[in-house]
Amino acid sequence: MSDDSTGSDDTTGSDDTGSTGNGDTGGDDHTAEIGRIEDAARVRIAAATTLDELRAVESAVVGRRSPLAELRQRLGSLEPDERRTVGRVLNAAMQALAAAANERRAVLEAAERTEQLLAERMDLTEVLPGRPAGHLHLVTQAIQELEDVFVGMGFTVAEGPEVETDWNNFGALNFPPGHPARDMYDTLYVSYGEPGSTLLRTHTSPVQVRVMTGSPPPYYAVMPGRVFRSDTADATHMPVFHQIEGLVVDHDITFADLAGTIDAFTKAYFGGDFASRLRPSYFPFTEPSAELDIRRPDGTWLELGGCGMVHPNVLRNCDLDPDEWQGFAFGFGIDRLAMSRHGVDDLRDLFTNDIRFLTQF
Ligand code: 2NL
Repeated sequence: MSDDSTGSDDTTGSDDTGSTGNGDTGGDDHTAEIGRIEDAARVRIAAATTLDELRAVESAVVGRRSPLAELRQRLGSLEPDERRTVGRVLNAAMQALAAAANERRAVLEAAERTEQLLAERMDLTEVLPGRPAGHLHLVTQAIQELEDVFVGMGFTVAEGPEVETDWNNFGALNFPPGHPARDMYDTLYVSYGEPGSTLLRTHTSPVQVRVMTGSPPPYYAVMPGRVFRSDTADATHMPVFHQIEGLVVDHDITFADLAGTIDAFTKAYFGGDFASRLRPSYFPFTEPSAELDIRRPDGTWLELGGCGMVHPNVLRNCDLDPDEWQGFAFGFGIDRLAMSRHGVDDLRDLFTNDIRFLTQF
């Protein structure tokens, strides 16, 4: 409390008014006193270095038991004129001090926040000792490497939705309704529209249908992506896996262009000591069709996928005239490719996301 100072000043003030009867003189005294108190308070506010300190100072200089508040309580004993004058000065001083405290608080809050941010800062780009840096998943790496090779050969990359129509996934690709070839695909249907009309794409071929119906030929495009089949997971099957398909449609495209493209890809992606071979096969959307294998340097063969000349019905379904345009298509599994490349023997390891597995690649 400030009884010592205000008490004596108050006494002086009372004496002044009492002795002279002149309210102005007492008002001047009080005004000067308020000025002194305000100046001292400003110094204390400016000297506060923490928010806690500022809170204490604020309570001491403008709080209910502050010298100015106590002075206000004694206003009642002054002459009405003097009371008005001193009251105005007093209120102005209180307001000015409250404003000064608010300004100081803003400065201290900003400083404390900066300090906190600096203290809690984490450099997420830093590789901590003993911890691995993050990297792309094995399958993503394979997709990007495949895209690089095909882009280098003049292909573009096309993408499409994972939820497809029955027409884009089967109908346009020369699978008539009820055709037994549909049974080769354990299709997952989506409850949307007519039953059986909407599905999770079983291959990336619907993207090729979208390419062929989206703009006029020629097309030189590859379509990587996620595909779905109702399969129980084991070492060689997953209900979700990845494919890349390629499509070429132009004038005068022959089976020799297909074989040459596959062999050029094999050597560019795997290396000059790998070779490719085509074996007769069947797909509804190609005629003739072939299985596609690659020979590793140790002489062993890896079944990669399939390919063939685009079936005339598929071209017609996409409003292309088979007498004017010919093409070939191919498709293979990306997961199997990544597994063979890195010596992974269980497909499930690619999708379990066990950090001990993933950090090896
Ligand atoms: C495989 C075999 C293949 C195609 C995919 C295709 C697409 C259209 C027209 C003609 Cl729109 N063909 N794609 C052709 C032959 C084989 O994939 O084993 N994939 C994993």
